[in-house]
Amino acid sequence: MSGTRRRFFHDAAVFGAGLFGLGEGLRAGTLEEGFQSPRQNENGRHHSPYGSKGRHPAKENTLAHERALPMATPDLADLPHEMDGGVKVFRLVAEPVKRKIAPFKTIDAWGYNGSCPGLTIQVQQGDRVRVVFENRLPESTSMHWHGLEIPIEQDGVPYISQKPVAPGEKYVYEFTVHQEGTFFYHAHSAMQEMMGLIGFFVAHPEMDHKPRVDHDYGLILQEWAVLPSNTVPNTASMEFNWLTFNGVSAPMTTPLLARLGSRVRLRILNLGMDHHPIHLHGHQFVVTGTEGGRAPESTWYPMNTVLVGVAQARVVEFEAKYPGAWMIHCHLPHHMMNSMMDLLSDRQIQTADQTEEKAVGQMMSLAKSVPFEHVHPSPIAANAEKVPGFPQDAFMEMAMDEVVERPETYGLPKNWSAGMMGMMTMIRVLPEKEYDEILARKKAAGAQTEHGHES
Ligand SMILES: [Cu+2]
Repeated sequence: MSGTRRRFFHDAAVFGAGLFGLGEGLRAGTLEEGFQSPRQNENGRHHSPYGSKGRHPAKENTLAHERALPMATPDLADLPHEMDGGVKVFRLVAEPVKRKIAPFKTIDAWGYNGSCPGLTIQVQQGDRVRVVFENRLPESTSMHWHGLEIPIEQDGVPYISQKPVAPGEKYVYEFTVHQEGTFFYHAHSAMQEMMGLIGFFVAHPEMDHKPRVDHDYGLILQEWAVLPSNTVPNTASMEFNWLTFNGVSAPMTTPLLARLGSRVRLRILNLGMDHHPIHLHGHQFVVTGTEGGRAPESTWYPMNTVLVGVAQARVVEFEAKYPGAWMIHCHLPHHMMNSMMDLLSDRQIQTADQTEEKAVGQMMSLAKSVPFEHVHPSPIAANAEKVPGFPQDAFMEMAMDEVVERPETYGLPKNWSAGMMGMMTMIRVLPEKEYDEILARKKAAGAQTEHGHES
């Protein structure tokens, strides 16, 4: 690396807050006008997967005591349904979607009902389900129900089990769900999947599994190739620079919450190009299920990293024994960060007439393109620029606590967001008082808390 570029890094590290804070007037949010985020959707459009029986079937009759909790998908809402006689009717619309994946990055993905990934479908084992599907994409598509044992006419493979659903057309799927488990729905075309056309389809068991869990969370893993200054994912690329859980990159991922001493289920679903080893800090878990349903207890053994391969789901459970903010993240080193490296260091965009001035200019414009104040809190050595290999992490750690603030981040240590990048989230295991404090803040903020026992 040249001296000029090295000096840029050194100066920016020392004066990071000031230098990278130039865009303060452009505050986050301006990119998002007119777009209703899934978090907003959650406030108004959520229906209980138990339909008209209400949010708390456990309080309604004794049989329902054995029923499972609904799953919560942070940063993603549920797809509502209506009842038509004994049939649960869902309306699913495939369409282009703007998705804010980071405070300074919004992409033009494809999704369902204004959301990417698609809104979560939750049903009960034994349900009769009808999905009225509408295609508002510019090309034909179809819906595949991944892992479900249903008649071939419902399998959603173009030309094999049905005619493709043309743009502007509707298609009605209907089947009975005799299984329980963590399934997906997705377009049955590789390129459409990589534009984001996937979602959860969870079937809760007729009788809840034992031991019962107190919290049930779902995460969808995705990777994106979106070059700087671009918004459209390159679905042909094999190099990914943005990594997301439920459509957002850390630190924008909403932390999961668990009461100290509670039992937590985490369902992890992967439908991208890469396999992801998902690691939990500070606790051991057991794999209690796959994309094929519940695994017998005799197969459970302790681990803290589970490889979630493409087209797989892994369901893990653990006792939240130790208080703290514990990371949950993909452990592939390049998935623990996002795209900043595209422009920084010697991996920046090269052109035939590249000069040092242009190189520094590119870095400066990248810094300015982050439209809010953030800081690079980690100290560097006085002689850093003389050490081969510098910088490695100095420019990855950008703190932006205020920009990603929400009730679930209340009480985290200052600059916590500098430690969160790429495919990461955290589970905050909280003693009673702190847990209740955050719930109260969620309620005050108008956030729904119906996914837990606590509401
Ligand atoms: Cu990964």
